[in-house]
Amino acid sequence: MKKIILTIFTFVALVLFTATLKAADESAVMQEKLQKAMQELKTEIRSAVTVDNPGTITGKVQCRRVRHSGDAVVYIEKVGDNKYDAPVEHGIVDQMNLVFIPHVIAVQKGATVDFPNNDLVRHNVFSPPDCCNQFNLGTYDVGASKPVIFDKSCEVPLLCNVHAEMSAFVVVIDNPYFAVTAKDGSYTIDNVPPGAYKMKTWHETLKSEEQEVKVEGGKTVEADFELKKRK
Ligand SMILES: [Cu+2]
Repeated sequence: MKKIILTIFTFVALVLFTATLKAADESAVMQEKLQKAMQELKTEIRSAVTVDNPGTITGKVQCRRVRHSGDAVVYIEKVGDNKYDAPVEHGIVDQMNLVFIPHVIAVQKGATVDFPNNDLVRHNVFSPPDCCNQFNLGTYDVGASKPVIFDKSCEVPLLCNVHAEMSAFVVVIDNPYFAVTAKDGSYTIDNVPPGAYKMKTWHETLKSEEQEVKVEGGKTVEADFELKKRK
C-alpha cells in the first residue's frame, strides 16, 4: 500500500514539475518574441510620394513628466491639398503577453492595420464608442488576425474587452509627412516639398504643441518641441 502511494506521489510531483518547466519555457519564448516585435514592427505607415528637390525636418521632442520621450507623433498639418493615395503597405499591431506592439503607430489616412493575435490567450480589440473610428473585432483565437481600415484623420485608442490593462493608439494623419519619436525624443521627417508649414505634435497624455517651419530644397531644418501635461 505504502509503495503505491509513494509511486502516485512521485508521478504527480513529476507532472507538476514538468508543467512548471513548460510554463517557464513558454514565458521565456514569449519574452523573446515580444522584444523582437518591439524592434521590428513599424511605427510609421505611409505611401511613397515623388517630390522634386525635397527638404528634411528633424529635431527632438522633450516629453516632460513621463517615463520617456518616445511614442510622440510630430506631423505637418497640411501639405498641398492633403490628398494622397492610401498606403499599400499594411500596418501591424501585434498582441503578445497581454501587450499591444507597437504602443503607438502613426499611419497615413486610408491605411489598413492588421491585428494578429500572437499571444497564448484570446483577445478582443476594440476602439471606444466616442472615438472617430469605432470598431469592435470580437473575441478571436490565437493565430488569427483581423484588419481595420483607418480612413479618418484622428486619434484612435485601442483597447481589449478581455484585458483592461491593454492599451495602444493608432494616430491617423492626412498626409505622409509625420514621424513617431524614438525614446530619446528624436525624429526625422524627410522627402518634404519646399514650403512653409504648420507642424503639430500628438502625445497620449501631453498637450499638443505647434510650430511654423520653412523647408528649403536639399536642406535640413530643425524643429524642437517641449510637451507638458494637459491642464
Ligand atoms: Cu486582451
